[in-house]
Amino acid sequence: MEKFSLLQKERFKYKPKLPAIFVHQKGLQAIEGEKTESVADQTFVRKLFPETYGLPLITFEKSNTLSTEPMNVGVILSGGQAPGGHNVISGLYDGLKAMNPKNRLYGFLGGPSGLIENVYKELTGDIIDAYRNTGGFDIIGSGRTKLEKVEQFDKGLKNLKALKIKALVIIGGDDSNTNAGILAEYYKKIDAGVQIIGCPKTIDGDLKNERIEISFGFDTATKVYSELIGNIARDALSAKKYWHFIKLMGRSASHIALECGLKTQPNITLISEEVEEKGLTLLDIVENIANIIVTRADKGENFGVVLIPEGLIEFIPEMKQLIQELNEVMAQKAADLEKTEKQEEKRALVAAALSEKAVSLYNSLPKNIADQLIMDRDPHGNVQVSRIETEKLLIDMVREKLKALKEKGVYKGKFSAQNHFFGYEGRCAAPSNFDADYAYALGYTAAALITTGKTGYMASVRNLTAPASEWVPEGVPLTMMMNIERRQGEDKAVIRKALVDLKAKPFKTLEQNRDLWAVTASYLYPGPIQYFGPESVTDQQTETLKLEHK
Ligand code: FBP
Repeated sequence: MEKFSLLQKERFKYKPKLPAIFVHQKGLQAIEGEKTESVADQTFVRKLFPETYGLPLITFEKSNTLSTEPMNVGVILSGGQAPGGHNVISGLYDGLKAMNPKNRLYGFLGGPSGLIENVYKELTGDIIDAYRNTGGFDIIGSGRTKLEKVEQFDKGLKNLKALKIKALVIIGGDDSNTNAGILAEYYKKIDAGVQIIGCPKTIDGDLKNERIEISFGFDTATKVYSELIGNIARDALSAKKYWHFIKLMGRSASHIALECGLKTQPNITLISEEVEEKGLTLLDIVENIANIIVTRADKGENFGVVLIPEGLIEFIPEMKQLIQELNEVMAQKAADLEKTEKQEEKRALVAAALSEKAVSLYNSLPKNIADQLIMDRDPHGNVQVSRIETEKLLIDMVREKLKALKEKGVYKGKFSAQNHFFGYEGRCAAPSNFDADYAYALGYTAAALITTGKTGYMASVRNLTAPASEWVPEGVPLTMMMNIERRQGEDKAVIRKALVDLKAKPFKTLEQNRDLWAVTASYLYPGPIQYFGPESVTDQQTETLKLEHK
């Protein structure tokens, strides 16, 4: 029986491209740049992080001194899968070995819980080789356990000490990197002798800022979804009988929907951040969709494609208010909710504690949506938006609206809808060349930060629209990205999530073109990710990155 697919075997041979600074280096030295401040709420964040607040930015220069005594390093994959995770680990491994062949790497299994429960394996060359340029996080597994309590930190430290681990790399999204920052602060405070380095992971593309151009995984995941959307659009154009409502992962931010919209040019791309800015109600959104359906029906085109970001519901002002109240109420009534088994009783329990305005909206929602809104929050207190069936809610409401328009004689078409949800399809895809290179370079950068003695930093690689040889590896203080947000009923210092910037080029480009795309079939068909062939195709970058850097 074969162990690896033909594509995997070929991809094992792929050598990720590296920034020039990392090629044939004998040693590296860290260059300290300007001191930093947090993005907002400086006084509050500084108070919480006296040891790691205000650290300088780090860049690297080649040095002739061979780096460091041999050291043991640990690595954790945290949160949702993202293409490129295995390459961060192989880049980390190769980077550590390049700096001292006696360096060793240990992976904690199943996410942050592996550190606390002391479940680990040493990652040797043979293991690493079997995962190079592959999708998935299965080399060590991932999990969503939140590292936040001093007891967890102390237990983790005991396990790290037993393995003589001097540095730990946490590969995760904004919340996991926030916790990496808290851990770095604590270990520095108690002089634990363990450095903590974060790595920006998430398909959602919301872990980006002035110093982090994009998280790894966004490129591949959006390419997979865009292939599927293109195929569906062509099916719609061929059969001419369905409106496809496609919900896309991405949590609160609409980066994935925007990127896929730019890549495939569907009839409608909803952007949550715009909905919030314009203060659109659910009925407004339904009306806008229905108007486009009517216009297309007048031309005899009873088909189309609508993209819906999974976080939409959180941005509709009246729903946002409701969700905020629900978050507080659910935190207060956690114990009672735990004991209550029947859904209708759970609904009644939370409804009784809501304000008058919120309760009337809550009770007006279809029961399945009302239930989905009170499902358990994730360990970081986020609503699990991937489990709210917004696409079905919109289809039902649009159908009702079209019925009313038909009765008035305004709509003469036929509405038949299909719903889809794309998320898990893209999270473990084999990384595109971009993600394979970028993730590998991030791993190498983490190794460079470790061997130059840094802690409390996120590995960053910038200048990403240039050829990889010109990419610039950096260390960005975790505290620099923090601000204060309300979580589970408390004010907390967290890494700020990047939402779609409505003034920036990616959104502006959608805005300039969408009226035309709404009424015509201007669909683009990006096709599957290509790993071999002309570089213009294999190494193409996201529209978002290209437009942001134009
Ligand atoms: P991360 O923030 O951990 O990278 O998660 C990405 C994501 O895929 C979101 O887009 C989605 O809402 C969520 O994970 C789904 O979570 P789960 O894997 O627990 O179902």
